[in-house]
Amino acid sequence: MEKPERIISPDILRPDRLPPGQTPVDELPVLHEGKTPDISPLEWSLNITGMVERPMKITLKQLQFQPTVEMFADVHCVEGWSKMDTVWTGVAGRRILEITKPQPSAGFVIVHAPGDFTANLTLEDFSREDVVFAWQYGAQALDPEHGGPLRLVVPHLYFWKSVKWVSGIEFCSEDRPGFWEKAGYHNHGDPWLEERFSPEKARQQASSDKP
Ligand SMILES: Nc1nc2c(c(=O)[nH]1)N[C@H]1C(S)=C(S)[C@@H](COP(=O)(O)O)O[C@H]1N2
Ligand SMILES: [Mo]
Repeated sequence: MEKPERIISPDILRPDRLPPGQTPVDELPVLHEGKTPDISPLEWSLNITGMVERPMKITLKQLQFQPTVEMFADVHCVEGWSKMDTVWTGVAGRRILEITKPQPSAGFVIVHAPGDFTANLTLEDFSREDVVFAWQYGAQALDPEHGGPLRLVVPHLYFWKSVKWVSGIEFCSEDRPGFWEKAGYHNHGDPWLEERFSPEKARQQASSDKP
């Protein structure tokens, strides 16, 4: 196997790597809605649809024959924990763009997982150099609990955008809030700006905090 290209998440190079309101944890917690799905890696495939020149259904094996990257990043959950120094191995989001070629009108990406779970990203956020579809965490194959056989990792946004068990990538001309975004989280989710909740949810919380 060729040596993977190494990518360092740009946020790693900040003088202060911890975003406001976050506390580092030693182990990566397990956090998701519902039960961990039972997925056979051999039967698993990624369906790339919507506004792309080359829609495709790609198996894990086909994906693993793409140029591989090893990406080093800190990840930040909206609930306040951060896991520093994580290493993920997989295929770059940019590689997916190269092989599928989104149409000029595709400004948004909806990432799908089993159980009708989705998360939304702008194409710009999806295009960052450190966005990776990972099948390996540290030195090990990705545990089902952490999203194996394949998960998205978007280090520059809160970790809820990092969809586990990715089954589809849909390119769209319009934005469509996903599961956590509809549940009151921020549509964008930049941890450095503390974009934790939607403006409406943040207002509700502020008024319920009053004595
Ligand atoms: N499919 C799916 N992916 C998901 C979620 C989910 O509920 N379903 N939760 C997100 C949230 S809120 C977090 S913090 C991270 C947690 O990833 P981990 O369990 O590997 O730490 O997964 C994200 N990806
Ligand atoms: Mo989260």
